[in-house]
Amino acid sequence: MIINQSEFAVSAVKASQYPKDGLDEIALAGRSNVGKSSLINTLLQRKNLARTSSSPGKTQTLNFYRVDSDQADFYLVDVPGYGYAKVSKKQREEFGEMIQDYLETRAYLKGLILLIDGRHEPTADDIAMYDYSQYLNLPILIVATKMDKIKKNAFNKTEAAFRKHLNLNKDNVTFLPFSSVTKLNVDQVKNWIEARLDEE
Ligand SMILES: Nc1nc2c(ncn2[C@@H]2O[C@H](COP(=O)(O)OP(=O)(O)O)[C@@H](O)[C@H]2O)c(=O)[nH]1
Ligand SMILES: [Mg+2]
Repeated sequence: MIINQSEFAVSAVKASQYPKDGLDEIALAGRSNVGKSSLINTLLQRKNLARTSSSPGKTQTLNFYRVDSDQADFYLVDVPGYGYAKVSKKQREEFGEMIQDYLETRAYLKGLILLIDGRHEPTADDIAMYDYSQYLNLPILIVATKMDKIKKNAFNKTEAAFRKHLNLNKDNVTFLPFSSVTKLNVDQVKNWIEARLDEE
């Protein structure tokens, strides 16, 4: 898949604000700071389309990025990070509702990319999100991020740690190690997205 152009389209906190042009969507979820914005920028070959930040917890809306590729036009949807430390219980519940509303009811949603920090074992939040994702009836791509920060021979250890906590053998689940720094598996992520856009 070749990306021709991309742009920020809209931020949304409720369904009436989602795009109305009927394009397929691919959602990205993961803990704050896991590397979601970096993955979006890397995929789209943009320096700073999605804002990256070292202070977690800034994105509190669903952010839709419109992508024009040689395959089809579609949206990448940045879903707010879960596992916040600094928000109130009420805010957490509102986030949860917004995210669930979107993931459970959006007909244009064709796949979910779940980002997990590849340097560590999945956290309780990561595991909860994975378990939840299995109820969505969607193809799931699990991306282990920041793989440039671990030694080459630790790749297998990461996969083993992920396997211990997540069921990677399911038909709807794909696993890829990834790095926005070295561009490890960027093409494989694009291929996965392309396959989702081809599905009915
Ligand atoms: N070394 C390394 N750092 C990364 C990678 N991806 C993201 N980061 C850094 O991790 C921090 C959080 O990244 P960001 O993309 O903003 O995470 P988000 O909160 O999930 O959107 C930033 O300082 C990024 O530069 C990666 O693949 N390798
Ligand atoms: Mg971000």
